[in-house]
Amino acid sequence: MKPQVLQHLHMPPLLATPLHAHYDVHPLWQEANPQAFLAQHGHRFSGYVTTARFGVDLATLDALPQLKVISSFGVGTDVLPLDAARARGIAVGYTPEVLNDCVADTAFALLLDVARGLSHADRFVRNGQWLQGQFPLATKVSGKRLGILGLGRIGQVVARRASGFDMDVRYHNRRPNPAVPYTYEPRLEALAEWADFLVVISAGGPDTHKLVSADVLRALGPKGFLVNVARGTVVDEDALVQALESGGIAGAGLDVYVDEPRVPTRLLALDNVVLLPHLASATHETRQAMADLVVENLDAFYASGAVRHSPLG
Ligand code: NAP
Ligand code: 8YV
Repeated sequence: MKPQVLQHLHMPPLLATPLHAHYDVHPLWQEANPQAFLAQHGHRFSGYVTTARFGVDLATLDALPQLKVISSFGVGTDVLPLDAARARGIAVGYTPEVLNDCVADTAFALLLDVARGLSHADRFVRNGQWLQGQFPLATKVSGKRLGILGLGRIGQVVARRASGFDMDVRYHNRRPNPAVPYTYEPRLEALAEWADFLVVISAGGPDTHKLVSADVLRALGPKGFLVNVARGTVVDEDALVQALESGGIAGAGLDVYVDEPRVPTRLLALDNVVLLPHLASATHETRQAMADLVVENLDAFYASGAVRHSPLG
């Protein structure tokens, strides 16, 4: 008999197809009343599949007394109940490394776009404004200073991309990484003050909540650009909107927001911000690799009692 696995929300065929081949999958997201379903059938399921955006809440965990493993599509752990899983002996799988390239590429795409005004220029051409005059001058990227908040797996790939643009790289983590050749900055504000571009790619969650504060944005200054591909919660979003409107910073490239998919409406009116719908890992190749890992984590757990990649260490 195949193990019974609960599926939190709609999954693309590249994940749904192999899951259904290996497991008896029940789509919780199709239940009209998920709470009532869980109360009646929750005891049947030993596995749970979710994503790094939606996670799983404690009430759901409580309704799954036989749960043994959670497999998450993505690397972020901010919405996963890691402490409760550890306490209850539930294994947790996630998908690190395979998305590093695409997330770093997206960070660089946002950086180039906002500095050179590419999305703005595209609107300028489409709206017929070129017929009335020249597009304004923009900001050079090559040779500039790049600050990285979160020099982890993805942050290090962002730093490597920057070497192709002859950029000087410094970073801020809680701790310096002795294995990297970049200068460590123990104060985020000092990093922002030094940087022309500040890329945010740290973990999300309570430890990094609003780490990029109004003071950090002030330090980045009217010529500085912010790129956020981490989590919306890492940036004080109200302060960011204010800084973009007032010229407190030059511009921003954003893939993530506090209340996705709702984007602050004041941002929609601004040309100095590029807005993406949380797509940094969304390529055929990377999403396939992530889907493969979600299934591999489950397969490994059901074969040996341990997932292949766990954020629990
Ligand atoms: P990682 O290897 O764990 O790197 C996280 C980095 O954040 C580390 O360098 C860590 O350094 C730093 N950090 C954590 N807490 C911090 C704090 N309080 N202050 C300063 N720095 C802190 O993770 P990753 O694989 O690179 O992924 C990073 C994040 O990117 C994920 O957690 C996820 O939220 C986000 N992400 C977004 C997308 C997207 O679609 N936009 C896709 C993938 C990932 P220390 O531990 O030394 O502090
Ligand atoms: C995805 C992500 O958007 O891995 C993460 O932490 O945020 C992204 O890769 C997500 O996992 C898919 O919904």
